[in-house]
Amino acid sequence: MASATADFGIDVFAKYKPIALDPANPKLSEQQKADLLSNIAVLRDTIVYFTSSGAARGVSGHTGGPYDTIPEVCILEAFFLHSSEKFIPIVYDEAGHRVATQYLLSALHKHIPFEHLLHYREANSKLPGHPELGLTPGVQFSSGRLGHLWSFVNGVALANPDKTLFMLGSDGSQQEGDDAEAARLAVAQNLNVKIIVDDNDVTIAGHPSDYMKGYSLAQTLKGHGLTVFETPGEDVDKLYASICTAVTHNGPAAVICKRKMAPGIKGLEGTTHAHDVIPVKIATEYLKERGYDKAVEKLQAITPNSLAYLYTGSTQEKSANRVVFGEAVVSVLEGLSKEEARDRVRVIDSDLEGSTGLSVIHKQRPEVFLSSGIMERGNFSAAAGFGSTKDRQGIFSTFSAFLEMIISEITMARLNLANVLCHFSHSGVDEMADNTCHFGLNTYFADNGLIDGDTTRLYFPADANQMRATVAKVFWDQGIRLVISTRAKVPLILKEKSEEPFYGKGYEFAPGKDEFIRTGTAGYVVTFGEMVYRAVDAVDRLRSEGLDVGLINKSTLNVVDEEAMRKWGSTGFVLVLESLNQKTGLGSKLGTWLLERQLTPKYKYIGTTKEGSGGLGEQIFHQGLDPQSVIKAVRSLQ
Ligand SMILES: Cc1ncc(C[n+]2csc(CCOP(=O)(O)OP(=O)(O)O)c2C)c(N)n1
Repeated sequence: MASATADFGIDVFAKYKPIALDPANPKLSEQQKADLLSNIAVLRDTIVYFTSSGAARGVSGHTGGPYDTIPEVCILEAFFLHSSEKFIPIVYDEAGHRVATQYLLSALHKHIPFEHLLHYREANSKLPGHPELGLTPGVQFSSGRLGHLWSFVNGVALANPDKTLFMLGSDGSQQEGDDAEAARLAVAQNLNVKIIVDDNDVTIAGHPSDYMKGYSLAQTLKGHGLTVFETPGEDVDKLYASICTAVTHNGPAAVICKRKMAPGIKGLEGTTHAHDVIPVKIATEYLKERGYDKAVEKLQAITPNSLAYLYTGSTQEKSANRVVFGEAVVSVLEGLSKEEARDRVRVIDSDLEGSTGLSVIHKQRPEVFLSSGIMERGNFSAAAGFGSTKDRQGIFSTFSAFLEMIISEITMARLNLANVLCHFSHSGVDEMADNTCHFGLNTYFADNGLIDGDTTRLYFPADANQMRATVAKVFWDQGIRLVISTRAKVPLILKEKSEEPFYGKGYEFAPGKDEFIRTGTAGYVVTFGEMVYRAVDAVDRLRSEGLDVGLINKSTLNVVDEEAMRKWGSTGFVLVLESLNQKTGLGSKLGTWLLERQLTPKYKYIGTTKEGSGGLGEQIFHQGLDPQSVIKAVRSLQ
């Protein structure tokens, strides 16, 4: 009878041999070694195959990390088969972007069909960019924010003192301060936690050996008191022996696997590109070379999904505001000599320069740029310290999701009167295939200063022109300023019934001012950021249907514009539209601001309310924040 994977493209069930290995015996027999190597090969091929479907579909993803750690995963699977009673049989992984490993295990353990893996990261497939407990059958934990998981695993170990636990680690995740805290707890409590770290010297923006000179993972973990084994990750005899010795050691231990990233994948091995999803072309060559013609055929048949919604009131062309931020900083710096710029400005990156738009500053003004590790708290505070005199500015940037990590640092920076210009990209949910753990929802958490004299400002420009004007205007202001952008591109906002940009020539950004994108008498939609162009489409359609509804761009999120509010708040209704957390966003505050002023329009607010659907633009529709939903919400207020 044909196996259940006969048609998948790689007949995994025919090739993979469930083998049992006893960690008490650190030496592999010839047969065991051959079986292990064969399992490693077929699972690595499978990772290449199904992650490349993410590239083919245009939803990106990660290949190199999960590919790297397959030898460790195969060994752990063999231990679990041999003596499951001794272990918590979960392959915890602190590097959540290596989620392909969890989906592969889920298929291997028959929770999902292998065929389904070819929907990796597709909207509504339940295979999002990071593991989410309760969403994907077979997935046993949530992960994705680097640095959080080791401490959690320590807690599971405390609850299961008679079991041994494993966590796959990465040289990126280990840079987070939480890992140091977790190491100390594991050592002090002598927890039977075994950390197996893929030390491939690659993160997103570079090689730790380049940007963090002097840092040694092994020395660090030894310094915390862990027993550490260093091993070449691609020598299966040595890797196996090291993991066995770590398991039989009483107490916490780390195995550091040295390898080049994506070993054996031509064109990717050892490069930072291997961190991301494998391009279809390279995957095709790889699979062809291994004789997987059917897999190649299936891969070639995958095309990107398109969401062809035609927006009115904005341009067809879109720009990436997260990139425009970096360009706008470069423009401000044009007025400064190299020496003055270096003296007055310091940009501290947290391994995301390509994603958060800082690369252009790195390239054009290297004298102000500092490449640092995945250490948001430390990097933010260093930026604050640099900007702690009146004429200096620290610049900090990361994804909006990780703003939650630095709330207390923001408080302390404020108390030290620091000047930090922060760029939080990847706000909200738009095009966030990385899904729920990467949603940037709680931006208002940063607005936690005391009203008396607080200069903290949250700015969320609606388009590229407004982004440029905002950075130019607020760059040298004092205090903490957040400039926010999305992963998705945004079009230019147009004036009503015109092809002229709303934020065109001569526009100057006025902090704290609400902008009337459309004026109306019946009621108003109040919004900001990437929701403005969607709201324009909805409002213009409502206006063409005879409803005189207006639209406000509240690009300064945390300041009441008294004059403007009196105008739009005196109409019949107000709908707040945002992709921030509906519980903590603008809508949760604006009602109070209105009531305080005895303004009582009919009121409704819609924001992000649900865990993600995976995929790209689908996320907006999934949350009910698309123009059609906005129209419905407005109609409900009439
Ligand atoms: C707290 C946090 N900061 C930043 C990121 C974004 N991020 C995802 S993976 C990654 C680099 C990871 O490097 P590593 O863990 O060594 O993985 P590898 O490149 O080997 O796959 C970064 C910065 C994140 N997920 N969590």
